[in-house]
Amino acid sequence: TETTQTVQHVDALVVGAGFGGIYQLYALRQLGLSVKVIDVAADVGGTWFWNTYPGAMSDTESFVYRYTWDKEDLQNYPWSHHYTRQPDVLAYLNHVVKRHDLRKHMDFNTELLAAEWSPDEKVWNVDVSRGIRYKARYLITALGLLSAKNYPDIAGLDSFQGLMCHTAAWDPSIDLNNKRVGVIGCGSTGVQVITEVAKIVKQLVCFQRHPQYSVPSGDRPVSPEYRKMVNETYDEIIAGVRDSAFGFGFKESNRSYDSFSPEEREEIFEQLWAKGNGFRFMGGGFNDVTTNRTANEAACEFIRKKIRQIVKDPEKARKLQPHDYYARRPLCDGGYYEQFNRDHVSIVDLKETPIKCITPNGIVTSDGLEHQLDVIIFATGFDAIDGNYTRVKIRGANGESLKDHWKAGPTSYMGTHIPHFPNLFMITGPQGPFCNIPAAVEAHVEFVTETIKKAEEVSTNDSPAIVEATEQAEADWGKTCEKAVEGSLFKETASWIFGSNIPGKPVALRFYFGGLGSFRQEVRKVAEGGYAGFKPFVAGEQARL
Ligand code: NA7
Repeated sequence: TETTQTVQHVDALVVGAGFGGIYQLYALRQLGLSVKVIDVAADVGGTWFWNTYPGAMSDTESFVYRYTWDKEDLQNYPWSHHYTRQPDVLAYLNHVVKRHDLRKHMDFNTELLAAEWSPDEKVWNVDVSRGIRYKARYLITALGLLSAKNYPDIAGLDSFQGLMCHTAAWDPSIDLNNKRVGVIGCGSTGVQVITEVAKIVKQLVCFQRHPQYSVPSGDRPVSPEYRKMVNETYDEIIAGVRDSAFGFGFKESNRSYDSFSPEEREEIFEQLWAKGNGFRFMGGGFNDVTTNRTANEAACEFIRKKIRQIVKDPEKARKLQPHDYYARRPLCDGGYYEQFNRDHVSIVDLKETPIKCITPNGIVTSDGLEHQLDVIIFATGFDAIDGNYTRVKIRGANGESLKDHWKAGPTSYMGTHIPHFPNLFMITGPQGPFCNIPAAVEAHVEFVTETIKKAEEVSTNDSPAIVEATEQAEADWGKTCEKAVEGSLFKETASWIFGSNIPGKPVALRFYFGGLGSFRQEVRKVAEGGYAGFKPFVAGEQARL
């Protein structure tokens, strides 16, 4: 029970058994440390454990949506399509865990409740559910970017007599066949779920607040020739990913929109549309779609034109066309707009007719209409990034909680470290790179592992190494992040990236927008430059690093 507490000692406690936690566990075991991974979920997978909603798929192409550190596995593990669907990502992560015999270091159904740094003992005291207190020299949080769910606060929500489900807590027993289904939200998730379920439901009502720009994913089966080509060039592919901004495995453009003729521009957009992938559409044709207003509007108008061409009903097409900047996380789909040509699929523009309340029978909009529903799907997103952290009590060396430290918005040094939180390492923490997540995870895990290795080398029994970023380094990294996003239209567009999707959440820059390649260079500079921005790992020992 929760009242009897057993104490367990480990060198490192890793929280989260998704992409980040699995690799971090592997890497720390390679150093010979004792490691425990805990996860509140019943099994491995992180994001891919929870997000089992119909249509869930990674929209990074399969060949780069995986680890690069196991070269043999990279050559041999099969993938059938250019994109990997949720069950296959989950199967892949399970495979990696099995292949490297990692499961024995993992505890599931185990929730992080509170973590407090003890300056006297120089350990993190970490209380988890199931009545265990871990004493760990290193605490590594691999909580993911998107795990704390956002449920909108709608009057009458609890009165609904049908089924309700958030996409990130999907109940696989829900049968949507022939049902009247409402979907609230049309971000990445909403677009995927709508595209998938439109085919099987009796009626689908999509409640849309901000329409988004989505392009085709270009998914198709992988041919043996393609796989052979990828296998033969994997080293270059990986080098290219690590050196790129987005890490999506396509060649990013280094030419501006203005450097092409109008005909060329149209042709480029057509090619991008035909090839597919949201990030490629954003960064594969021109290098200034998110900074040059003219280029941005051209991309917007191109997609709007496609929507008008695809969607036959002009009223639905009108509602589906966005008019703000193309500067949210870019989306792609497997035929999203096409679904609205089905008579049973409708769209409610919540800016025209906001949701008034939920009743036992469905959703009532401000025009008095009651949309009668059997199931309501919340594709309403997440309290992203810091939301994963501030819901648990994490207390640093000066007694300050992380929540307090981040009152004005989350900050860090390199996305991994926070001053006054010694020996705490975040994987994809705030102000880490905005890019393909496994690639960001690898950059962070490698940095964390290298740092811990150095710390172990200078540790002695009398004075274990303490890795702690300085306040100055945190402030400087904040400025670096601000500079990297200067002139970007992302800054002018409301989304979870800045925290503006959650009422009351501080609006702040939550990513480093300088690109993965530059981020990796920054990391190298720190690691090879004697850990500038950190206090000496052991008093007076900085020179030895
Ligand atoms: P997102 O991208 O945050 O999308 C959430 C959607 O839900 C978005 O369309 C929101 O509209 C909508 N929303 C949120 N609250 C409400 C309320 N109260 N009423 C109506 N509509 C609402 O989350 P996703 O899960 O789609 O994607 C998150 C990331 O997961 C994605 O970027 C991938 O990396 C994977 P809004 O635009 O705020 O008007």
